[in-house]
Amino acid sequence: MSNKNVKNSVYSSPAGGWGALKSSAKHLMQSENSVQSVKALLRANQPGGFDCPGCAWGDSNKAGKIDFCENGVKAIAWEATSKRVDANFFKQHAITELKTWDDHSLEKSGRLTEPMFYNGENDHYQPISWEQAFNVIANHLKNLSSPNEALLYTSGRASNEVAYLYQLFGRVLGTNNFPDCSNMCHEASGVGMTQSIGTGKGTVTMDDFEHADAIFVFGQNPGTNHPRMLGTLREASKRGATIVSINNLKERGLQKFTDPQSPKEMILFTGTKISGYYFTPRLGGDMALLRGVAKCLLERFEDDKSALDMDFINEHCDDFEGYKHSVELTTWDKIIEQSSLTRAEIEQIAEIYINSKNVIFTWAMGITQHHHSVATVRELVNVLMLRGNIGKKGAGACPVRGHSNVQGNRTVGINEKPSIEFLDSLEKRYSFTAPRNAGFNTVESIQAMLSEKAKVFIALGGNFAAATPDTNRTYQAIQKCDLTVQISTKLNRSHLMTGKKALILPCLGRTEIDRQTNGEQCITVEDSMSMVHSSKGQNEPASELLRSETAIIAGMASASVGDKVVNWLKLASDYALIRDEISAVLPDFENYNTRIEAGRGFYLQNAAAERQWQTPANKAMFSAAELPEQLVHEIAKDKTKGLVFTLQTLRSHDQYNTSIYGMDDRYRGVYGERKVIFINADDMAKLNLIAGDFVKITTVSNDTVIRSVSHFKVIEYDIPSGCIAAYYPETNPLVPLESIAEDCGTPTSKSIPITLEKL
Ligand SMILES: Nc1nc2c(c(=O)[nH]1)N[C@H]1C(S)=C(S)[C@@H](COP(=O)(O)OP(=O)(O)OC[C@H]3O[C@@H](n4cnc5c(=O)[nH]c(N)nc54)[C@H](O)[C@@H]3O)O[C@H]1N2
Ligand SMILES: Nc1nc2c(c(=O)[nH]1)N[C@H]1C(S)=C(S)[C@@H](COP(=O)(O)OP(=O)(O)OC[C@H]3O[C@@H](n4cnc5c(=O)[nH]c(N)nc54)[C@H](O)[C@@H]3O)O[C@H]1N2
Ligand SMILES: [Mo]
Repeated sequence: MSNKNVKNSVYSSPAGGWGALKSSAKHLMQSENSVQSVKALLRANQPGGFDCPGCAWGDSNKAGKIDFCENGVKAIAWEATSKRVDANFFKQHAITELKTWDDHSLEKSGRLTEPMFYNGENDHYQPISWEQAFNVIANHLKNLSSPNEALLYTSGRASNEVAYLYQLFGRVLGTNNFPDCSNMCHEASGVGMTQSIGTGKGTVTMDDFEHADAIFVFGQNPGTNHPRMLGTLREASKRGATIVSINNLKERGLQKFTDPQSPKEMILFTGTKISGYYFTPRLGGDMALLRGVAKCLLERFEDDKSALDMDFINEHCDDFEGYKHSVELTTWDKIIEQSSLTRAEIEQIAEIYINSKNVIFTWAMGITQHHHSVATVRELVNVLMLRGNIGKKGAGACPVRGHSNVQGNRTVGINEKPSIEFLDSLEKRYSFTAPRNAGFNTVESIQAMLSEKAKVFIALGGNFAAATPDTNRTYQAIQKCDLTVQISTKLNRSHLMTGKKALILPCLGRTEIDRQTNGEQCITVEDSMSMVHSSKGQNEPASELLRSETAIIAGMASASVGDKVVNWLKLASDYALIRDEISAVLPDFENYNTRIEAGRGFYLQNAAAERQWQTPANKAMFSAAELPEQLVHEIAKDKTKGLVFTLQTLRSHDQYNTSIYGMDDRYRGVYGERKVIFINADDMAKLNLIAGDFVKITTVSNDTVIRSVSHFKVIEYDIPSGCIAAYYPETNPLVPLESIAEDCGTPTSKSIPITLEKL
């Protein structure tokens, strides 16, 4: 077999820079609609323009700064393509044929242009009118024996307006079944932070990054996934702040970065060093690392009372003694074993932490997709609290969200476990009885489909079939449904893994002009720093038959539950009316319509940032959880299972979740392929592997299901021994459905026990 591209020639230039510019230009040209794309780009993240659908990083508040990045360019070019997936496309390509295409080829086919129906009888999607499509949905929903047989999935790109309407539709129908992408994403951050400090959202604003003395980046790859954050880190680094990266892999973007918008750096071929310090713990080892830091702080405190902020702890916190006891009980042996860092390295991290007055911790999927994610998030907050780093300028907790409006979706009610106050508030506004029982999250939804407790699946965006774990079982689950409905912009796996009948409802994208009976509409979104701002598309829609997501949900709701409780179509004629509804139900959104008129939007108050703790004890709660009994690598010591590794599944530079833009991963030196595994040289030697060999990967589990993927090419990489990395979604068949984080149900996509077999 070919040995092409195996010598992983690590990218030696700084991240960003000319490489990013070259890649952006390539993607713009390939969009085959470069004029539309460029026009759109100049309006990205600008007042009066649209919010970049790329990520949820906050917008720059510096006037006149162009605010987009290489991956924003890709997202925009991907949406602005001139290719079309129309009725003729579906006539030419049968569903069984399309199933054999890879994810890249499916989405690359272009924009969906008209509603399509698969009637379960022949192998092709056929055109259907919007009204007929809504009637198909209404008939299925009316025939359910309980509204809880319906599942309403949301992907986090949906606007506040459509998300609000969608949750209202579900609740008027009578269910809280709102699985969403955040169940697979930052759920642990929301759950852990709410338990600790009474709010599930980050406590920092963009301004805090300008005042932090140190920023610790845990389990996150901003060079690829939040490139605009690198600009913020670069500024901080230049100003003298210490940046510490804690990542299982040596990520290029976290080492050095050239801002494509800094002419001087571009011309001189220089870059700013981003991380002053870089530590590579074992997968899932962050809680142990943080526990070690806490141990150092407590020990130092014996001689140096400034090591802890006792004023903050005494005034604001609860159960410091319990936590202290738990830290004392944790042995250095266990800490070193689980983190795989040396004691000297952990002491160094503690030293940097103690010597920095104001500190921000940011984190993403490297923290949230493990068994003990909630406990780890709480440990991050514990360590922040020890030095009063919450609720002061330049300091705080910053879970960096993924999808551009995933945070806003939750704020306006996309939640399978809504608060009592929210439901009370809905009941007060509308004359109906809201369902009170908890609904299904993403994993529970798949289980409900498998056991035929759920029969109709509707997805507001996303790619459920590809993004979820245990691919084979998920496919089986979806196929058991009577009806699956996908509201989408582009063709993906979820359109092909259908229920007995299926609908594709094509919608406008974020970059497109949204015209309703009351004129052109804007939508609103909330970023990771709780800034709510408006977004207005600039491009002509990809097809005349497209409808906005809001209009689609309104049409579906009106046909299914009627207009007695809510006048859906009227709300969809003018989104300002929806914002008035949100204002009436959620007090934080008072004067919503007026406040979004301010250029960069408005800030949703965050009680914890004001040191008000909305926990039952009205205190910030230390968590005294013990370290997990065993991590995957410790299970691996059971020799009967052979050589067991821990696999993390992550993103390449050329993808947006399941949307595969291209086959390269420039910063990791991979070109033209995605079926690869990154593995340490010692581990390769143990398995007799050389770079370029192909392997089969099999999950180690206690059930009888066999989970394997094959023909993955070996790439030698700087990664701790025992840890392996490979791309998602190709590796989703390996993640067992039952393998979820404690207390929050997130699939453990970053700690899968696997074995490797040389082919
Ligand atoms: N271009 C682009 N942008 C995106 C996305 C995209 O796919 N493409 N996706 C969006 C979404 S929905 C999300 S949630 C975010 C995701 O943003 P990230 O969280 O950055 O995404 P991943 O690629 O999953 O990267 C996880 C990072 O954590 C590290 N890591 C894994 N496990 C551990 C661990 O146990 N400990 C430590 N310390 N590090 C670990 C990995 O090496 C990797 O660098 O990005 C958003 N933005
Ligand atoms: N193994 C593994 N699995 C994971 C992860 C992992 O790290 N490892 N990450 C998880 C995470 S963090 C997340 S957030 C989920 C992502 O899960 P999802 O949000 O469900 O998936 P996406 O890939 O973001 O969805 C892409 C599709 O969205 C549609 N789309 C794009 N723009 C729009 C729009 O404006 N409107 C509408 N209606 N549709 C649009 C397009 O049809 C496109 O095909 O995956 C999770 N799954
Ligand atoms: Mo995400």
